[in-house]
Amino acid sequence: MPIERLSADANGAQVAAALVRDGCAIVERLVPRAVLDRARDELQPFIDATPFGPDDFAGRRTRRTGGLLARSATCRELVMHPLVLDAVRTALGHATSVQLHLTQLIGIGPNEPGQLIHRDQWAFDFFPFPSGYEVQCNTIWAMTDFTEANGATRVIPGSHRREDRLQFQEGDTEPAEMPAGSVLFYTGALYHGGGANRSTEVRQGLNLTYALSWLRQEENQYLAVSADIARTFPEPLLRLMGYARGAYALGYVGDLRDPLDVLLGRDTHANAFGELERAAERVREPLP
Ligand SMILES: O=C(O)CCC(=O)C(=O)O
Ligand SMILES: [Fe+2]
Repeated sequence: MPIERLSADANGAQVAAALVRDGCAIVERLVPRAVLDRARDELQPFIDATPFGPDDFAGRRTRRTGGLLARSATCRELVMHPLVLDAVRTALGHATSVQLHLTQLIGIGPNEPGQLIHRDQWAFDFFPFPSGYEVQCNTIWAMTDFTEANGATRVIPGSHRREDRLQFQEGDTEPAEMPAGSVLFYTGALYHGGGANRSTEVRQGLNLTYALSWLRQEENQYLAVSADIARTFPEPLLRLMGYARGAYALGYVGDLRDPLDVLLGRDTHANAFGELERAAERVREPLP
């Protein structure tokens, strides 16, 4: 089954519809490649200081550079890209709220073999989420062109509906080939993996992922970004990072205070009633 390809004028509902049907979709040339070049320039000192992965899954010829919100203004913009947020919120609209899950520049070096084909939601201790109940919506932005030869992400469209813990070979997968500036969307249940790099260049992708806000984040945003740096960020980004209550009460501070108020030193206390009413409405909604 081919990977659905949408153009940069697609809307979030179209991306989300492809994700429900296939578990993955590419939006081609969503931003000019110069935007990704700028992100690389901002991150270059951190990339140079990043060690190779410690095991086969992380990739012994692959560098994974994280903490991108603290390190790159361009990454802060990409995390908040309006089409991405619209697609993520629609695709995960069965939950009250979503949050950032991780930020990682993945540079797959020459001669890296293909990564184990996996589901990203296995990170949640292999909890068997019900089929159709997606807990993650992920993106990989092509920072370099993604080609079959240089290790484009391998995906199995439609595999988000298959049984859990399956094993696949490269021949079962399709390469998400795309020019720099494009973005691959895939859900937490989609089987995929980094491709083998049979070229002489490093394949660079920006993995920015989102998850339901009742799950633990894979990258700890509260420590990856110091509070002093976080205070300079716009409030919608801070909420997405986790400075907000997940669902009704998850993550409150002290006397039911909102984490954003605490971070910003605002002397306010939670007005829980609006959220309580929303929660009550959700209880009355039929199950999906
Ligand atoms: O780098 C890629 O193309 C995908 C990597 C991946 O799926 C992962 O590390 O979970
Ligand atoms: Fe993955």
